Amino acid sequence: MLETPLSARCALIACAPLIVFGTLDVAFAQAPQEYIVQFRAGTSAAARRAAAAAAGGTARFVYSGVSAAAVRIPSQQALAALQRNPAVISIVPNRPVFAIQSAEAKGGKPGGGGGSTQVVPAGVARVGTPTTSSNGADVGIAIVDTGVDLAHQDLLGTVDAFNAFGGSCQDDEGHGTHVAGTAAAHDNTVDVVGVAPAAQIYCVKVLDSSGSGSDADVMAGLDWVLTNRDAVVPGIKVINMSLGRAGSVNDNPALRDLVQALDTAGVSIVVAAGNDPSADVSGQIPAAYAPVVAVASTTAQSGANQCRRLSAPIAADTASFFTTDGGGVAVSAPGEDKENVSRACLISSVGILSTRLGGGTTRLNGTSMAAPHVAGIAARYYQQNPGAIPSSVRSWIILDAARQGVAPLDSPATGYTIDGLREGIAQAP
Ligand SMILES: [Ca+2]
Ligand SMILES: [Ca+2]
Repeated sequence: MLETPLSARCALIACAPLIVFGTLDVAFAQAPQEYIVQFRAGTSAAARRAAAAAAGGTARFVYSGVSAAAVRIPSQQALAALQRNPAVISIVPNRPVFAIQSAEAKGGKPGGGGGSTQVVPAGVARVGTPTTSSNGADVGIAIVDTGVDLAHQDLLGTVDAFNAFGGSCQDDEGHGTHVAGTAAAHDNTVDVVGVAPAAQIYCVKVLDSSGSGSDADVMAGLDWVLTNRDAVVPGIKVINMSLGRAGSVNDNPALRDLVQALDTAGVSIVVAAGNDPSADVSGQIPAAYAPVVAVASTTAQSGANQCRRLSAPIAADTASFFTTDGGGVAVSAPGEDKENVSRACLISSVGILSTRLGGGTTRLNGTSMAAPHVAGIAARYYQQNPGAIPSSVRSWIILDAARQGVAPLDSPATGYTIDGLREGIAQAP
């Protein structure tokens, strides 16, 4: 694998542990199975719970924002009984969902102390270092992920909002903490600064200690945001989801409707496009949903080059070798600092520097790291345009991007693009 030439399809990709999306076995090999059950509009929560019980199932979540429930069903007979209920519109499997990241990490400074000098990460500098008048103040960002390290000195004040598995929202994996830091790490004297350091982070945990969850858990987190977005201060205007699964826009109508309801309610939803350069974003859920801002990954800086077959280093604003593209991608943003090329012509990624679970900082790469740059940008836009609605914010993000039609530049390993559109690099106001 180390002999993989630069011109090959995968270069380093084969070496990077990419997320493999799972599928649910619909057969009842193991009972009980969980399903997302969509009911007719107006079916009360009590009626949905009762319908599940009458069929022999158990409702784990009964949602407020959509007429649906996540129901554990013990047998094929119980499933059939629920399908016969005239109030039921659709029943789909509760599919597994995963954090999107390729765990290529280099450098950083792990440990409890952190640094005594604050670093502006290269990605934050590329999209626009915050200023005193453009920093996300009075805007809430919900980080829907593995949780957030509530004790991290650069994330203190994060609201412990919701955990789909019960208990505290404290991160137990690290992904959500890193994502939160890129969006909104404090502007102080330590560690890093996020794109919107004065924004209020709301921690919404829907992925467990292995970075895994399900549609039902994601829906529970989104339902919490929809219910509480205006009741909390500051209100939640932005959601970041650096997570997903393979699928299609019609494979879970209740999830799709919940995302649409959040958009209608005035909440912008930023989603990582995915870490498979051969995949089209139209096959990634929730990135494929029309209202969301799906974000692809680029390099923030030019890398080093020792490969004689490559005429120049891999420049800033080049498509990351791992990024997904497709017509649904709204914009690109840094998902890694840079890509270096060795004498053997192998690409190595230097990840985005952000906050680390347990304190200090670490580097991770992926579209998971690109998305929170855009979540921070959206927060800064809402700060300056409090009356904006998600569709106008999405349009502004697209129109404000730098180097439209030029960037992302082609990756020497995988090229770019699937849809022919080089959508540019997101820029903060
Ligand atoms: Ca800081
Ligand atoms: Ca594109």
